Amino acid sequence: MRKVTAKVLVVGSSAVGKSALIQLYTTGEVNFLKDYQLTQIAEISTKLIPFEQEEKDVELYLFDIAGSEIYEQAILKSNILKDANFVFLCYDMTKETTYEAAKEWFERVTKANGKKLPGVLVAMKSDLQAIRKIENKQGMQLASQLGLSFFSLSTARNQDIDHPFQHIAQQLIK
Ligand SMILES: Nc1nc2c(ncn2[C@@H]2O[C@H](COP(=O)(O)OP(=O)(O)OP(=O)(O)O)[C@@H](O)[C@H]2O)c(=O)[nH]1
Ligand SMILES: [Mg+2]
Repeated sequence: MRKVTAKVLVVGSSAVGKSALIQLYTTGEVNFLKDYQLTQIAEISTKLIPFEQEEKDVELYLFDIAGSEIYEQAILKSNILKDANFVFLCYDMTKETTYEAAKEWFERVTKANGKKLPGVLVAMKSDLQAIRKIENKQGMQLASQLGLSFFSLSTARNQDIDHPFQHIAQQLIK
């Protein structure tokens, strides 16, 4: 078995659900009952994805980057956004500001890496259809503008959460 690794930057506004998604994806469980806990600067989790036919393992290093503005300067001063292979850009489909902020996050990531990274644009909280503000069509438009692939998911309902990670892993076994 050969192992391929990649650094993936999971970015987007505070409270879009980045940490909850990573927790569910990497541990199979998520605690929605506890109070919302904002991430401080960054937390790193790993996920091993085996591709049996290709005889390869993909290991994703998921850098869960704090979305809160109070950490912005600390993040930019650190080297945490540098030397990344993929961007995992998130917005909350019920909050317009997070969709706008996704563009800013992409710019920050592009600047830190000196080039546009490949990756995914993810519309989070698809369970909240009743209060949706951003249509998937807008998400797809932004994704194509940024050169990313578009996905939509719900961590609360455990719906489609593997898809964007699987898409990134697929790029690594080509
Ligand atoms: N309805 C709904 N709520 C969600 C979903 N995913 C996360 N949440 C809630 O959104 C809030 C924020 O989730 P986090 O995962 O902590 O957000 P974050 O993006 O990591 O925020 P920062 O760490 O501050 O950048 C929490 O109260 C979660 O329970 C979802 O799929 N649906
Ligand atoms: Mg977080």
